Amino acid sequence: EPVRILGVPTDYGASRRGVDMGPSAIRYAELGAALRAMGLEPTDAGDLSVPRAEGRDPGRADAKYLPVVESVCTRLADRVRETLSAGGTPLVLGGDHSIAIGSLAGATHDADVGVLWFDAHGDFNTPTTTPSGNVHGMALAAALGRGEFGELDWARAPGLDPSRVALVGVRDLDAGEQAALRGSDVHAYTMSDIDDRGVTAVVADAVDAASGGDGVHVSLDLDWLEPTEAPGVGTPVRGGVTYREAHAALERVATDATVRSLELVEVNPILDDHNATGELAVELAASALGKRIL
Ligand code: DIR
Ligand code: MN
Ligand code: MN
Ligand code: MN
Repeated sequence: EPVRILGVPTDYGASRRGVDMGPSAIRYAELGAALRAMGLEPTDAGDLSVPRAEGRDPGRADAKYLPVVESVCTRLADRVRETLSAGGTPLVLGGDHSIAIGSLAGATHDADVGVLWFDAHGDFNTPTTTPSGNVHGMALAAALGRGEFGELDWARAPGLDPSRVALVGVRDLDAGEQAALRGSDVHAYTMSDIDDRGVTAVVADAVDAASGGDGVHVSLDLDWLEPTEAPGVGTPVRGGVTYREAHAALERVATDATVRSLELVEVNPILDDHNATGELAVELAASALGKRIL
């Protein structure tokens, strides 16, 4: 189960430029050394090639740059699938959250996979409900084949069961995605749930919901954290989890879940404070992959 690092330097799914530099920032924060210090032997498969964004036409307003997102996600899905079938653990570095469409298409190939989605947002819009047209706000809906994504074979993750998907720490939903989430079997735990019950109890429930198959895919949007902890993200939302809550959550994931694949998304070095968010991404990846203090 060696960890294989796959970089996806793309920002076509987001409104602000810069998350395409996320893979560099996370590597520069010594991801490889952090994993080796835990006794893992990570390999780095480099970055997918992504066309330059400057001067490109976004195309349709309700799903901007969708053909480029398709191209990136289709290639990422192949890499994730190959890594898993070789017995490896994919560690995908974004890039904006649209890449989760590719990660999930690859992770669910011939496998029964649950999902833990740590995010301030629901990423549950479709082209019909999106207020922005940004695909990163539709990634989870796309993988579940909701709305027109149901007809897009590259987007719909085969066999992904909404009742085995858990959103943790949501605090910013658009009206349309709120209605869609209420009407779906996806488990959504808000920041209020974390306030009331504590992060470890909430994560234990989320892990229970996602478990039972071949393991879980962990999708960590760094805007899940309080923006003072993670300033380098495109869409910060006040009221996120603290540094310590984030570690407690991912340590719990490591002990209670079978982590089959992991992705770290939305790190934006242009907006960051001396790579604090890149460094945080490295620390949280180590926790999710089983780092122990003693
Ligand atoms: C918003 C923002 N709900 C949208 N979504 C973000 O554009 O659909 N997701 N930032 O990470
Ligand atoms: Mn997201
Ligand atoms: Mn988000
Ligand atoms: Mn359930």
